[in-house]
Amino acid sequence: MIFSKLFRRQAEPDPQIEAGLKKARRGIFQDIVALFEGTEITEDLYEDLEALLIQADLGVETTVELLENLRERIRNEDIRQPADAREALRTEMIALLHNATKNRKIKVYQRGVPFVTLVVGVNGTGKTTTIAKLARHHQKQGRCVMVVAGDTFRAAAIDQLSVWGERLDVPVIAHQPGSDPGAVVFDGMQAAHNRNIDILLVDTAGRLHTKHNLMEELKKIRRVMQRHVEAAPQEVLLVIDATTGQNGLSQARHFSEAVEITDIAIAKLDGTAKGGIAFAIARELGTPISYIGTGEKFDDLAEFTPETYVDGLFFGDEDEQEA
Ligand SMILES: Nc1nc2c(ncn2[C@@H]2O[C@H](COP(=O)(O)OP(=O)(O)OP(=O)(O)O)[C@@H](O)[C@H]2O)c(=O)[nH]1
Ligand SMILES: [Mg+2]
Repeated sequence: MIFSKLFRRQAEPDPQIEAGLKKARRGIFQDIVALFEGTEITEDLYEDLEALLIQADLGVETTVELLENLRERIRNEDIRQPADAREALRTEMIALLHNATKNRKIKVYQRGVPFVTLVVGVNGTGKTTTIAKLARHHQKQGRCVMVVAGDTFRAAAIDQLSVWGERLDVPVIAHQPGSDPGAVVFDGMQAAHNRNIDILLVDTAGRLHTKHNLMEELKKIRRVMQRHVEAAPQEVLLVIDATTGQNGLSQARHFSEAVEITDIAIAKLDGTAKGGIAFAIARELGTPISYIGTGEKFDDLAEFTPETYVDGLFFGDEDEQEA
C-alpha cells in the first residue's frame, strides 16, 4: 500500500483502536483506499465508494449523506486529485462522528458521591465484559471501583461477574439468582456509600426493548439509585455488538426510545470487518459513542474519539513499519 504513506494522521495514534480496527482496515476500507489510486475523480469512483460504504455497515442513509457532503467539499475546494478526495472523505467521516460526540457531557467524578454507571443492552452484546473493562479503566485512573451483579436472571451471570471481580480485585455485590435486581442495586448503592466508592458499575440482564416488564425493571432500578444519589445513574451505557451491524442499530434506536441512554459502547469491533456501524449510530442516534471494545480481555477497551477512530480505519502500525 504505497498510498498509505501519504496519509496524515489526524490525532496521536491509539494502538488499541488501530489493533481493534485491523479487520475493517484490511477488509472494506482497504478496498475504499484502492478506489482513490486512479488519476481522476470519476462518477464510477463515487458509485463504487457508495457500494463499499454501505457494505461497511454505514447504512444507506448515512452513506448518501456522507457522499453528498463529500461531493460538496470536493466542489467547494476545487479538489482534482483522487488522493486529496480521499483526505476530504476522511474529514467528512470525522465530522459525521463529531455530530454525536459533541453531545457528550463532561463526566464529573466527585469524592464521596458514587458515580453510577448503569450498563444496558440486548442479550449477549458484551455488557458484562464491558463492565470488567470499565472497572479496569477506572482503576487505572486511581478510582475506587465496585460492581453490582444486577443481572440476577442467570446464576452464570453472577459467577461471570464474580470471576472478573476476583481478577481485578474489585468487590462485587451479588444476591441469589432469581432475586429482585432492585434489591441488589439498593445494597450496592448503600455499600458504595459506606465504603466511599468512586465508581459503581451496575450490570443488568440482556433484554429486548419489546419486553415491557424488563424495560419497567430498568426504570425501577433507576428509582432505587436516585433514592441514594439524586443524580444517579450519571451514566447509562448502551452496549452494542458491532458484529450485528444494522440490526444492532435498530435495536439501539428502540432501546433509546424506552430508556434514557447517555453513552454508547460499541463492543466486538475486533470481530468484524465492518467498522461503519459507528457512523450510522452517530448520525441516527446522536448519542455519544464513548468507548469501543476491541477484544475479550479487560484491557481491550478504548476511549472513542472521531479522529483516532477514522485514523484507525485507514492507518495502522503495519503502515508505520513500511513508512
Ligand atoms: N472479540 C470480542 N469479544 C467480546 C467483546 N466483548 C465481549 N465479547 C465476548 O462476547 C461474549 C458475550 O459477552 P458478555 O459480556 O457476556 O455479554 P452480555 O451482554 O453480558 O451477555 P448477556 O448477559 O447474556 O446478555 C463473550 O464471549 C465475550 O467474551 C469484544 O470487544 N471483542
Ligand atoms: Mg451479561
